[in-house]
Amino acid sequence: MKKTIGLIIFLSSLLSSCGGAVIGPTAASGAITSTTEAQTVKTGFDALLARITPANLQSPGNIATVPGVTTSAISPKAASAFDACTTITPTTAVDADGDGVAASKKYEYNCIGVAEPGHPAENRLGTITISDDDTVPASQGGAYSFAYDVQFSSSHYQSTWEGEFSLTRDQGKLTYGSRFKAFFSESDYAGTWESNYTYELNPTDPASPWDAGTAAMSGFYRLQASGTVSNQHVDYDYTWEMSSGNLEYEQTGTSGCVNYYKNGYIQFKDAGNNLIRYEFTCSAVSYSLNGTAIP
Ligand SMILES: [Ca+2]
Repeated sequence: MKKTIGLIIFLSSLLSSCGGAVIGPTAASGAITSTTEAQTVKTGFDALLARITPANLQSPGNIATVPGVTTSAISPKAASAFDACTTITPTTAVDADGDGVAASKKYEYNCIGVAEPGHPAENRLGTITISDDDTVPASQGGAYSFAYDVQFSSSHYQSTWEGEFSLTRDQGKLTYGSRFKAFFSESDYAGTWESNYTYELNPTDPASPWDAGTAAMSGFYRLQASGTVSNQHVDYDYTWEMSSGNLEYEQTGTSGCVNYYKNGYIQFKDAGNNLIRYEFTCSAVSYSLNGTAIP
């Protein structure tokens, strides 16, 4: 079961993403009934929030998570057993702003029964498309987007990823948007992760947007699972409304409160008005469920 847990965390962490079409929940649904359930879903929130930090968004390479996929303009293809069944367009990357991120890159998979060394044979079909706004380097808040329409399967599991995430820039303000849906199933477990949210950064210094500023998060995040995890039966389907208040970030500076949010909160509310809240004070974070502290 350790492998399943790892995949769950891996896939849920992907949902740090997406901005586009029709995928993604638009309302809260479901309601937890216990602190145990709150702690289960909080694991998914932890993975999400760890991923969409200003430090991670700075580099699109922190977002692309499919083995063998890279945003790099310098090494356009990571060696993989899937190379022979993968078409990358264009074959020679363009990088006008010199930030190392290819201006565009499309991976098309037509892979049946391919095995990396030490791994079972896998099927991989579909496309992943990456693009970089080559007018502003990533270090200064350049924009980028990822689009997924890809299916993975083997004799023991199947998974689909659909949707987009993007970072856009309007004057100094940066907006990260995520509309994404991932599904995973194996013999005794199935889960869905779905996102539809925006995450805005208003930098103190637009020339160094990742260093410090204010942030705001809003939207929806769905966690669904049924089956067996760590010998425990699970069966839930919740969509949480995400919001934040007074959020300030500082990655570099002299306040002594660097490396995380130094002020404010992020919270998740289900359709029963149960509230899981992350409260940030200097470099520390505390958690509560309906106003009562939880680990
Ligand atoms: Ca570039």
